[in-house]
Amino acid sequence: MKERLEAIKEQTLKAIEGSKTLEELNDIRVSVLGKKGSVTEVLKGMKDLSSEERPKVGQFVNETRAKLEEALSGRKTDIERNLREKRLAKEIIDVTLPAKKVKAGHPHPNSIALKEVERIFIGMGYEVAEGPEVEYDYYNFEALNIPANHPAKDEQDTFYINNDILLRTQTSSVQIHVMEGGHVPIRMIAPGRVFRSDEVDATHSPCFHQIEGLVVDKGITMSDLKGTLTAFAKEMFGEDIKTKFRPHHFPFTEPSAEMDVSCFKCGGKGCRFCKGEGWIEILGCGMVHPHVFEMCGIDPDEYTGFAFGVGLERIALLKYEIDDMRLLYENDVRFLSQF
Ligand code: 2NL
Repeated sequence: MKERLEAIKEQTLKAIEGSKTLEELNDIRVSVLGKKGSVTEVLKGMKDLSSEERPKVGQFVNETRAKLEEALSGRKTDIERNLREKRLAKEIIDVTLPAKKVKAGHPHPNSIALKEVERIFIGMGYEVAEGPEVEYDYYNFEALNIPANHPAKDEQDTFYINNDILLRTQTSSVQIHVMEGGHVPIRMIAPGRVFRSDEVDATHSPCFHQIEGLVVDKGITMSDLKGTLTAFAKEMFGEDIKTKFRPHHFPFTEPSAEMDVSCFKCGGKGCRFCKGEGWIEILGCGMVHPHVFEMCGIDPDEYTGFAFGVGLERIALLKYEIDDMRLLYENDVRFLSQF
């Protein structure tokens, strides 16, 4: 019996040493120490031994078993360490390798121009306000003194949702809401999307962006308008430019004007950029019409104010010398990444 156990031990130790995987090792354990394993089989023969022999053989069996257990667990540790080392070797990271280039997004020229306009007016104490793109006819036209028969109200020019709801054609409606709120004085700009039923071409789009401004206080004059808008133009287009105000007509302002800046490419001499004029039209403006004040519940004898409206795309096209508005809407990364 002892020899039999000795033989099993030698053979098993060899097998353990030669095992390569945890599965293999487990198979060896089962085949030797398991319920039907070879050592267990030998143990079953113990009942035939004499009472003197039994404890000696029992002790030997226990020693053999302990040796095998030790060898199994030792080998298990070795295999596991091997596996771990192999895995770690595979996982090694070379921190000196160059990183993959991340394709970052890019602000749209409209966004860059809007940020700049906002920065300038916030610097002069203005607030930025937003309002709904779907508006009542009243806020888009009537409260702005635009009469029912005005051509701007034609279905050819305005997107109507129904008889009295439409897509706003200017952000003035935001300012009407603010004036109705009754918190004078007011210094605000209202940037946002506006809609007009226009065909797309190099200078038109059915959806574009406008920034309107409004100042309401006691004693506001045309000089405040000219000084403020000139300061804005100089910050936006350069300290050296001049501004010029030409009389114009808007239903919501009286008097009304358009502001030109001297061409910042040629300094006013006339070039391709300003089409030989030396001047570039930037915005429309004027003193708020007393009738508009009245409709908003502001007393025009007590308060005066000025307002202006500027196309964001127009500013972006001029500032970045882009000659076709459609480029601003195509979102071609090759174009956008140039700004
Ligand atoms: C343009 C230029 C303009 C205004 C917008 C305005 C707003 C209120 C009252 C009075 Cl609440 N005016 N906005 C004033 C002058 C010009 O936009 O070319 N518009 C068609």
